[in-house]
Amino acid sequence: MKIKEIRVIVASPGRNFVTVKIITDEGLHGIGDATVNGREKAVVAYLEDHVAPCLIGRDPMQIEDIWQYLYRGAYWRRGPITMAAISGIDMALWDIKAKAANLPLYQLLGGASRDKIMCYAHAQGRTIDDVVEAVLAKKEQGYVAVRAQAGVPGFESIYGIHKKGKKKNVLEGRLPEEEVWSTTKYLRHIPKVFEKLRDVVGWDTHLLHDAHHRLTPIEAARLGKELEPHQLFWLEDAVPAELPEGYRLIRQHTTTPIALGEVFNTIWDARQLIEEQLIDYIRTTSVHAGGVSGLRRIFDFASIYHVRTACHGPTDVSPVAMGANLHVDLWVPNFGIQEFSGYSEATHEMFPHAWSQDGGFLHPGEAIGHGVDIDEAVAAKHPYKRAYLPVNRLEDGTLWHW
Ligand code: KDG
Ligand code: MG
Repeated sequence: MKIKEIRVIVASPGRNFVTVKIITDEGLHGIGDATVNGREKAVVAYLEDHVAPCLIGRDPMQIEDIWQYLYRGAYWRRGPITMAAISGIDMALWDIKAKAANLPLYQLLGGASRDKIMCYAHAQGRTIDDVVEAVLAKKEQGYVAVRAQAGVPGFESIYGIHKKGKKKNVLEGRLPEEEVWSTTKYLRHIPKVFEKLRDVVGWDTHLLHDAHHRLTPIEAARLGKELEPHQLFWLEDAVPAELPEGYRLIRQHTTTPIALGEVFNTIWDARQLIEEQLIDYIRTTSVHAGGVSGLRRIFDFASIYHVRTACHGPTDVSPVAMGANLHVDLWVPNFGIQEFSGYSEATHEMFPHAWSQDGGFLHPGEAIGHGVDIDEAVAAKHPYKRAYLPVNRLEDGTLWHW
């Protein structure tokens, strides 16, 4: 079998997705997600100009060699754009291999280790009462784990809470929106949110929270400590991990479990944090960390250190990467949880998929391959729209982490 054609499809069924389609001379095809939210076209150019020409005529069964060729062979390694391109190719090649073997992908990885995959939903609200209501609504839908994000009094929009009248944090066609942030006010408010949540929601629902990289280690340590009575499933992305040793300080002060890694691209980004057992959950996802091959490598390594998996799964991780994640989730021995924030109707229509949801649980399905395809006719109806994530400033104008 040989790779005959590689197509890169960019479409916006509510938000932009970059999808790689690899077609073989034997008529089998596979697809992969290569989306980097807000920087989509950079991956398109990388794939079309630099990757696809090298792969035409190659044997699609040589997944590992192609991965290494694109990683080591490029000399310029790592980084979100390179790794999203490799991820898209890798996912599509695993899809082809599993189709050729007439098996669902999880069977090639080693088979199912569980019957269903626990996922967590997103719940958010401007006021504490709104958050409580949103979490209860998710519980009602069958979720056993919910991420709760709350507005901070005095701020119109922060991560997870949109401006009144605006549905999403993604802006189409314009320049990035600017938001305002105060860690002091946030730290004073969040423990009250979880106190109320535990009072009303009780103890049989896992509660999670995402600090979205906005704190310093000592601030994160304080938040983790103050949240201890409410027994969170995790505190996510407390501090940017460019300085992994900063996480030692957090560990010294709190037993709140720590999750990190949605922006990581390789095992090397996660190595020290895992080896020193500074985190409890590794959040790498197939589209940003080297596809199925990348995830398998990171998750096996994490298993030695009691670190469990928690693939990133917001709306910008497409249903294709979600499918790949779910096959890995079904197999991986050290599974923790899967994030799932749902998709628009148009997105479901554009990506027919075998994976399914039953309340707070997901399953990749039994279709051969990874079980997700792209309907190119639907994609053509949703052209790319330039879009940005917001940026964030402190009250005095200093640029901060969004
Ligand atoms: O593109 C950025 C989003 O994927 C990110 O903001 C979502 O933090 C996120 C999460 O935990 O889902
Ligand atoms: Mg996050």
